[in-house]
Amino acid sequence: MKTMKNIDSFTHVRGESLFVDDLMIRKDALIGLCFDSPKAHGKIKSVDYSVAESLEGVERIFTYKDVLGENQIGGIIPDEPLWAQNEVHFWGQPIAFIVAKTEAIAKKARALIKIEIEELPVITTAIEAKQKGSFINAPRIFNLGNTQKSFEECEYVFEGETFSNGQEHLYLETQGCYVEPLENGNIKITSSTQGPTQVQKTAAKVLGVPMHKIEVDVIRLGGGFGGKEDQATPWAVMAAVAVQHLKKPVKYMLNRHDDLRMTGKRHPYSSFFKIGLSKDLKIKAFEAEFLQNAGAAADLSPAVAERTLFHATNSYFVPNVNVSVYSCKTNLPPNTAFRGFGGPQGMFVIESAIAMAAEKIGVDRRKIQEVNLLKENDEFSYGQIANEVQAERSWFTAKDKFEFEQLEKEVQRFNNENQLFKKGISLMPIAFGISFTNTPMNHARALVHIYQDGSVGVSTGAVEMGQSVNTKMLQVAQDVLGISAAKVKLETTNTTRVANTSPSAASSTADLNGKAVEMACNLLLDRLKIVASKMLSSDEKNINFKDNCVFIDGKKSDVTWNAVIAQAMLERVSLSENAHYATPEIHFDKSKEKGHPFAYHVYGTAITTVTVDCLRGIYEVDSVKIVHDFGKTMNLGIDIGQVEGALAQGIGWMTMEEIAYGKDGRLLSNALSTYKVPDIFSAPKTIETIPLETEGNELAIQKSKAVGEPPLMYGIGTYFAIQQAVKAYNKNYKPKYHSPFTPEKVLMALYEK
Ligand code: LUZ
Ligand code: MOS
Repeated sequence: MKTMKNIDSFTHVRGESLFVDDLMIRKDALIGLCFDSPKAHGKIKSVDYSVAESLEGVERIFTYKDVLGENQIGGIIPDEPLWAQNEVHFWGQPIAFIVAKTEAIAKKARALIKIEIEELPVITTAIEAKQKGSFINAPRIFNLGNTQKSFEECEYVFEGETFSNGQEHLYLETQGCYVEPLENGNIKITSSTQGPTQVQKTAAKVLGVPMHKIEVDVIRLGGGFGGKEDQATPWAVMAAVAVQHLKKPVKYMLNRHDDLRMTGKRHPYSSFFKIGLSKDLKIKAFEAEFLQNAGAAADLSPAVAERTLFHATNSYFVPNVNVSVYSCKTNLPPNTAFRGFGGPQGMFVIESAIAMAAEKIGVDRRKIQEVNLLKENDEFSYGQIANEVQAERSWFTAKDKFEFEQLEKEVQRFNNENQLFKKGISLMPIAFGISFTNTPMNHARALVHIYQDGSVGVSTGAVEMGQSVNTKMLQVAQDVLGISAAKVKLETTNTTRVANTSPSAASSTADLNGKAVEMACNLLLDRLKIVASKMLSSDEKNINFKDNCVFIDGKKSDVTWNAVIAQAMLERVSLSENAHYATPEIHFDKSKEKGHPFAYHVYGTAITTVTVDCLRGIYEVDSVKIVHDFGKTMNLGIDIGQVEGALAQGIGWMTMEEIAYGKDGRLLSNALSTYKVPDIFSAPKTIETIPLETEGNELAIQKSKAVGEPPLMYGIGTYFAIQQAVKAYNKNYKPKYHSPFTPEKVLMALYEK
């Protein structure tokens, strides 16, 4: 299996890698700062900017009145103003944009703005929103078979409810941008965004100019995790409006407090389920109603909701399914994409349903999991037929390779011998669909230049955010062209070089953009083979490029890559190529809620062991042992890094990261002192990942399957391992399925009567 270091690792560790905030800015550059709503819901009676505006060093304060195009940034549904006009709908909603000489002056000015708001009732939970009929759009329903009929025939039927909380993205680099005026009213935006085209399109719409007047450039991101798929846009657009008026550059980097307060997060979900099983523990029917807390505007919520339905049965086959999702409109910042994109929320519910069924029937949870794993040709509720299924293989390989029986015995032995510490163990299988669920988004382009000295520049629509997509793109170019890594450079992501891109999201970036790089390089290669065949008087069919040289019939010739490029220049052969890739085979009919939306699925199984300190309620994750389906990985080191990072994030979501809003809609967990994320001490003591040897999939880049999101859901296993440990200590504990399972909640559970 191949591996190669992230091409940025050298500059990263030396602190030399460039991010937006490191850019040299023009001498006349100004600093922007957002003035946002200090109330979660209300009518704006008046805003007085006069004192703030007259402050020395304040250039100007922009509001909705300065929008020359449309004051609208909603992507899926046009329901979100850039700047509030008459009403505010969440605490932190942008109202105005201060532009000043320094950040200190801008902050001072912000404190001098006086606003009067007539408060309106605030909704913070999805349940309350549903009761009041407050929705973003119509609910969606997926149906397979007939659940009602099936429940009548079931031996066991259980109903329950779950809650999973939101999650802060906590990208190390906060949101930000630097915007410069060019000539003729053209504007260049450097943004920390996963979606350069989204920024370009929205800026053009708000400024009232054609898209070609806006160039968006992305160097790299200090993390995105979905938080910059849609929500990098407003800041860039605000600064662009200012630049349009002032004709001077404007930079805006959010500080952590502002970023936490003003941006949306993972969607909290309240869900209700009903599960029916036969005597032999087959899940015959499953129903769920998902209430998604969407926040005050649609943002990506409808797409996130959809993915919840796609993953409502995780890696299990259920013949009768009826699942529905409501995007509930509340007065929180619009919640948004977050690694997994509604999938984790869906999977948590069926895992909870299985846990409840196991508890009530009195069997191990894993017995139910095991007999219901997907098999080849099983049908998902949305009509896709499962193929190249690795659910059972990853499950049994994990049990076998990690000696599950032994691990389980050790847990029992430990629990028998210890009073104040208890261990728990769980298995967590995953199946995650790869492709944007919105079929039209599954495309990408690459622009490859071979320069006359033989060096190569690759531009794609992929945004590097630490996931090492640039390294994978480089590997593709290098492999196809047969040249050394040093000859290939990955350019920044720029809308002028690669247009109309989908955001770097859905774990699909390497697949989509990699396929485009592969196509462009193959087109170049075909041309170069003709040049080389003439140089060597050989048939082009016998020509190959490898190790910076031309090979004939597998034998190295003395003609180098550089010599072929020089000759191609003399012959006026084009050394540039632009290729477009669109995922074949996928389709989905929303009117029927049936189709084949995913190129393929990624499978895997995690075994998690935890130890709970039953005096204090704190716990440690002893180990997570994973068998993961990478396909034929093109870079094992990077892929394992993705597994470990996603796992830590999943564990954080399930156990310790607790977003809290007051009843008034104010974010209470507004700093890292009150919002706990996994650190090195709370990370699993060991993580072991074994690659499952699979054929890979033709639609995956070099048969190397997408890896960004799927492993996050292994973290769900930690929740149930802790639950088992708590049960071992307290026989009276009545499991609830409310995450995160914080030490505080664990303590209460340990002493529940
Ligand atoms: N973003 C998106 C995503 O726009 N559509 C998706 O299906 C998706 N899936 C996962 C993560 N981001
Ligand atoms: Mo995403 S949740 O931006 O892949």
